[in-house]
Amino acid sequence: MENVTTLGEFIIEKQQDFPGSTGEFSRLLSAIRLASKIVSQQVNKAGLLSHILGAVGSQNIQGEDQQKLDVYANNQFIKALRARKVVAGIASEENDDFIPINPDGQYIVSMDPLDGSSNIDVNVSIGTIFSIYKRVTPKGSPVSMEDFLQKGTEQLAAGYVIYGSSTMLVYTTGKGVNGFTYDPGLGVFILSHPNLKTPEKGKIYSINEGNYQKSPAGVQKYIQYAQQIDKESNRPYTARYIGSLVADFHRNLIKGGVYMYPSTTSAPNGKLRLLYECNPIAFIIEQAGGKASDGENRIMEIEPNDLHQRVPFFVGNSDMVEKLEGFLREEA
Ligand code: P6P
Repeated sequence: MENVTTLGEFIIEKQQDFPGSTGEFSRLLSAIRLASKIVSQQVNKAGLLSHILGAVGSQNIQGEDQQKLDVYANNQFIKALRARKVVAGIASEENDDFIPINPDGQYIVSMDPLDGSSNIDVNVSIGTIFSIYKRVTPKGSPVSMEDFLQKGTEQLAAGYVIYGSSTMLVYTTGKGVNGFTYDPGLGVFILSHPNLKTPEKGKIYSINEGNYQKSPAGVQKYIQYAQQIDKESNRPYTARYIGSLVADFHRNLIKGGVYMYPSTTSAPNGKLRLLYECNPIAFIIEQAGGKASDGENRIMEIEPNDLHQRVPFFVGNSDMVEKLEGFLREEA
């Protein structure tokens, strides 16, 4: 296979960018790589498992208890990260409190192990989202909340795995965004989208329009703007909304667009979580040339105050996000 770079080779190559590095960070990324492969295999059998081999709560063909896939994914990522001994603690969408792992570890991971899992039964793409920080408390001490409540600007790395028509792992360490497509036959992720940049102009807007009446006036104004006929500015835009953040974001990253989950009258702080959904996605879009805001502030500048804190989330092409921020300011 000429000119093929596997994720493993890429991780080692990039480690050389950090002279004197101990390889611990590379081992952390490799743990995520391993867990992604394991989860991908199970997700791709999901339909089979739930409809033929026993749904949740029953025994599967191996006689094992059939776990909900998001619990299964959570366990696989925790197991893989724990085995590498480089992680001090993990915060997960599946766990109310953070999980202390190894006091001698120097990294912490915040993750949504299987976002959009309600879409599994209808075969819609879902994803894992992760964010990696250096701990701020001394190595050797037990990990504490302040290690997790760091601003998004402190992220060392962030990424997502999308389990779709193919499984892809897309991540950044602050030196651009790279996408790897999984070849299940070979069991390797192959570099398929080097140095990913989101297109300058986008014409896709993604929002649950069922929330239109419950959304802020500035968001309503943006939706009307997107639907106006104006050839010069390439409008009307195209509405695309899958209801699975990783799938909606990944499509917009590649094709150009804006994803919106605003505050609504029923969800005053929005729905998406700052630590393990918005910050990692924000890191990626900024590295790919776009923008992520809560409608007013840069997502990665928000000072977290809770592991599961929700924020309004607008992410995508800079000019589309800025247009939306303008409407929100006008209508505030
Ligand atoms: P709604 C999935 O539950 C999720 O967290 C994201 O993946 C997705 O973008 C959003 O919620 C969908 O929410 O309210 O439109 O169904």
